[in-house]
Amino acid sequence: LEEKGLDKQEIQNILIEDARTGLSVEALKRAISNNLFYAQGKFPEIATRHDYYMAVSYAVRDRILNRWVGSVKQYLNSKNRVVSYLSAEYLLGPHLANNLINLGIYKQVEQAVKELGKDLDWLIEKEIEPGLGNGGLGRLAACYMDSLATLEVPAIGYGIRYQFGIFEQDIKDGWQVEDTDNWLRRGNPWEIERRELNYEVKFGGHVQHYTDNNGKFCSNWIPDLVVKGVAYDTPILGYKVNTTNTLRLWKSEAPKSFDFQVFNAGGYNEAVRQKIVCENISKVLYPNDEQEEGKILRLQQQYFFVSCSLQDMINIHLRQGDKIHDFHQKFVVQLNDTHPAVGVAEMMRLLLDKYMLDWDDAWDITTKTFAYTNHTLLPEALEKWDLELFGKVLPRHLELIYEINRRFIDKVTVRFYGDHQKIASLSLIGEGPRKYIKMANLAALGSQAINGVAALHTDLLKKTVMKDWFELSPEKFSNKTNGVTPRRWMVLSNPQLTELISSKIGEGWIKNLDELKDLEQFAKDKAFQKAWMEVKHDQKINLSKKIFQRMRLTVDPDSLFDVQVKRIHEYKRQLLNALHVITLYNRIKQKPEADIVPRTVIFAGKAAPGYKMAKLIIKLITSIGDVVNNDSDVNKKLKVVFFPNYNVTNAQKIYPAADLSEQISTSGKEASGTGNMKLSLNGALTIGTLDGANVEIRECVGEENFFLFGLTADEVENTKANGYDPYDYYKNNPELKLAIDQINEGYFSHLDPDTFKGLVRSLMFDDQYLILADYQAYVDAQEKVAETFKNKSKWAEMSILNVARMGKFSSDRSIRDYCKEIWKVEPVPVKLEN
Ligand code: B1H
Repeated sequence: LEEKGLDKQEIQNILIEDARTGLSVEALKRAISNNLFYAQGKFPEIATRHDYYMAVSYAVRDRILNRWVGSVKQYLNSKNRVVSYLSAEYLLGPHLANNLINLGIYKQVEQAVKELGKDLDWLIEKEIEPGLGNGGLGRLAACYMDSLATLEVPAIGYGIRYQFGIFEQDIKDGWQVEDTDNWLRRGNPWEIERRELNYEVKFGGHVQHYTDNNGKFCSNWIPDLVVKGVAYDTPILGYKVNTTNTLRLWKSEAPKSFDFQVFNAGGYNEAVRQKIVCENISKVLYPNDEQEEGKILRLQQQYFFVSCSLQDMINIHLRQGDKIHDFHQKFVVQLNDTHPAVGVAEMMRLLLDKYMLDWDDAWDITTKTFAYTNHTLLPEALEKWDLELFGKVLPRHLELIYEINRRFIDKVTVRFYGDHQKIASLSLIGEGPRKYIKMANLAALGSQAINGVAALHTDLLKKTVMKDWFELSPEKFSNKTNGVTPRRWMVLSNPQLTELISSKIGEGWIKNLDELKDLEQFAKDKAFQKAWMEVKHDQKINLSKKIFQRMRLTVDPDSLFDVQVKRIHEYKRQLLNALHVITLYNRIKQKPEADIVPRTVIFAGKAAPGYKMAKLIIKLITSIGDVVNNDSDVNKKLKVVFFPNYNVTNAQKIYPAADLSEQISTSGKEASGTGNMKLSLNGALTIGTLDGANVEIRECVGEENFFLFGLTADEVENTKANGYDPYDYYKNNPELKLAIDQINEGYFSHLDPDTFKGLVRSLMFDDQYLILADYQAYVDAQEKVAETFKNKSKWAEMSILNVARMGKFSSDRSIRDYCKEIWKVEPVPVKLEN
């Protein structure tokens, strides 16, 4: 460098800079050793695996930071519009490997770590994932954050920094047992605590009304609890771009001032109690997927993060010297389901009570700011809050909701004069023995746009739960079919398939998934088919090893890997799959010599801890497994696996190994599904109903490459309307009858007929989800699957075509559609200084 004419100071600057940003193997090696020493006071002789994981992570984080700061500067210094995504859940999955891929330095870091005598994969395995979500809804938020950054769209994700995420599932004696998810216990190198960024959030108390000197009507909310929200920021890096967006999660604490107040009034014990009350708010994620839990703490959580987030956005906006009246031009706020819908009332409160706007201006800004995504049609999942409870927690917001509703009802009464039913259905407040607040109505009224998450779902929304809203404001409605990020769900989780694909069509598909189309030309190419199936086989071997490690169970990588992985829920019909397994068992048992395609049926998924039936379904699956896997007449041809603790980490291992993707929900019940997309993208063929995004997947991959069965959504409704009786199906179908009788008589429960009594009763005398009605169609479709699987070349061709035609299901496509049609935002490329 001296030879190049640089002076000493310049050389030193370069070297220091290099230790933080350099991407060469040499620079990375030095950076890792540096972090080991200076950040942790460790040296190679005593450093543990975790120390190395932290050192590598810090070295990687350093390389993200200049991009992050560059992005923030760009957003602050200009008039760029920003997307604000409000979600109670983010199911991110492990960061390290993902950041390496998005930075484009996987290979270099692998080499650097190797030269330091360690194995990168061994360190990656060490990471405890942030499980701050339940399932599809939380994972969708994570995929969307990835796509926003990759598309260089200015965005900030807001949520809650739960100290305990989704519980860890263990299986004991076949039953699910829950353990707490203490994911922060070893520190989190991916977040930066911003103590200076904090806001106060009020709860409870009462509201005073008065008229000020100018004759303006004012409200003053006197709370009985004040909580402080502290920001924790995680960088979200785009794929091979500089853009690095922020995920800002709020942690609840006791404000200092309040501490003293209580201390003086109520003494030490009271002060400690208050501190715990405050910290409790962000303590734990509610583990319910699609089931409402009307608990005060849940409402407090929702309001807590929404209030912090809106205060933060207003703060950012005003700091740029802009007027509060232009807020909706700076930010568009997407509500991820109704969980943050109280934001509509909070925005009104801030504008009216804090910024003293008049009602019409405040309402205009509010409704231009928000947009609402609906994720479910299940009635039990539609959020309602008991009005009295709501008023106790948020007295000012209750007043505001009454006033919003009063003005709204005045208008709709003119429009729908005399139609009391319609007016009652549109009202934000439900009547009954107890009044309640309908959060979907608050979200719909307070938003400029309403969308569903798959074509069928949006269609049903307009016809059923939001029918009256559609009639009132059809222009607000649109569909935005979900998508998944190909970075995590292909490049990261399936490097072998990624390489094979790229060797044929280049790497463009990673950012432009439609390019997978170019694979079609190789679908019949024998050599390519062989390479394709070899990759799949390798992934199946990998998963088999994991299954052995975890469960001491041997499975055959040559068998058909039949995979159903998702939350356990009656509507998702794991029971239908279980009935098929029993049928296969009985067939093999009766005719051991028959030519039956060997299968490994793999289940995984968590049951909400309070959902008895879901837990019983797990017990049934593991019990069937115990019988099947230990029966030497059968277990060469059939194995049943329940893979414990389904999470992002495990999903990344399971998807690449799947031959068959089970998407078998009762039609009309699964809003979209996203596992269906990840599995198909990884080369699995789908057996499925016409539900959620399955409909669109089938349209794209071609009906000849999709194993369709079952009643349609319309037929489901008709069947029910005509007095469905599951018993008819039971008594008329010998194989079905045998399977149910076996469960009932204790064949799978050591002859104890009590274990599954509730389950059998629900199947035979209620069967809300039409499992019996769809049983035969399902079994027939499964026979077709097995038949097809025998023809390896045919299967390979179908698998290749599936992947080639999955381009639509990239979350990049979803985000582009949101940007164009709802958010009206444009990409802003980030330039780095020097
Ligand atoms: C989906 C939820 C959900 N829909 C309440 N609704 C929750 C509702 O904690 N809660 O109270 C948590 C989650 N989750 C899922 O969203 C749908 O079932 C899937 O079909 C869809 O793919 C996914 C993303 O849109």
